[in-house]
Amino acid sequence: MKRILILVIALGALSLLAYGQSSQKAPSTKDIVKLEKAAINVETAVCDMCSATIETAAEKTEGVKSATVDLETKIAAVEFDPSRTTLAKIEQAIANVGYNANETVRDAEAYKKLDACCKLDPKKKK
Ligand SMILES: [Cu+2]
Repeated sequence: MKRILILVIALGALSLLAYGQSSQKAPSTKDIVKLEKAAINVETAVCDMCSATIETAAEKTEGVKSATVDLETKIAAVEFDPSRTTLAKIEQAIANVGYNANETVRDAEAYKKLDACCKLDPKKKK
């Protein structure tokens, strides 16, 4: 009885091991373009217009597949092809249209040109 139990446990461990290996197999042709996901802090975004401006700027950057701003969390979720662009380039594209992106500081001239509603910077109120 004890031997059967040991056998069952051994088999279970083996199948777990096999499962672990199969889930790590080489990428298929579908995954040739491996997109990377990143969350960019866009703390100075305040309204839907800000979101649209940021999303457009990010998506216009070569290699960026999508960009979605969440105003609640002030996070821009971006999906990009790391072989064609970098997170720094996307941050710069956002900064160029007037918004801070992570540690990249917004372009002052672009910020001045933003609509009044987009300048309700929560950091400035305090
Ligand atoms: Cu705005």
